[in-house]
Amino acid sequence: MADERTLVLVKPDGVQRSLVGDIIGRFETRGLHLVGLKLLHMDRELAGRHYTEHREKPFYESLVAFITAGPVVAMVWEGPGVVALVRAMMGATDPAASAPGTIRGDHALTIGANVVHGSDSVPRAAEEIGLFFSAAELVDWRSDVARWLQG
Ligand code: IDP
Ligand code: MG
Repeated sequence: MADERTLVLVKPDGVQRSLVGDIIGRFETRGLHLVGLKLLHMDRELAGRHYTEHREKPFYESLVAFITAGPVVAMVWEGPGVVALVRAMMGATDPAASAPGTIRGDHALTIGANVVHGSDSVPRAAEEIGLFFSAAELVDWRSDVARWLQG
């Protein structure tokens, strides 16, 4: 499967509940490749661009208020089929329906505070990555572990 990139956010509830390490750890141990990482406090303008598809929804105002309520951790992960893989690891949007073992299924109870965001398609991932990261902030690197261990 071709390598893809996706944007993941640990939402303000995840940061404030000290779930950042757990969430990053799941992607690391799954074998995904980290290419971008930052802590930032989203303003209303960025929230509007990020959630543009939801502008007309009844929950839009509460969604923007929530995502701007405190800092988020933004990450770019790379790997084969990573867009769908991250969505599967996140669990269903409504934590009431999220399977145990998923991030939301293990850590969330309400749809408004569901801990994590992941892009929902490859083209949308490219757009979302561009909202949060400049090209220079995406780091091109490969593991040297095998060389260090095996000489
Ligand atoms: P996703 O985060 O799983 O991609 P989306 O449908 O894109 O789900 O919705 C974006 C976010 O908006 C959700 O993660 C959730 O926090 C919030 N949201 C979605 N539907 C509702 C709703 O019916 N009521 C309140 N909040 C919602
Ligand atoms: Mg979505």
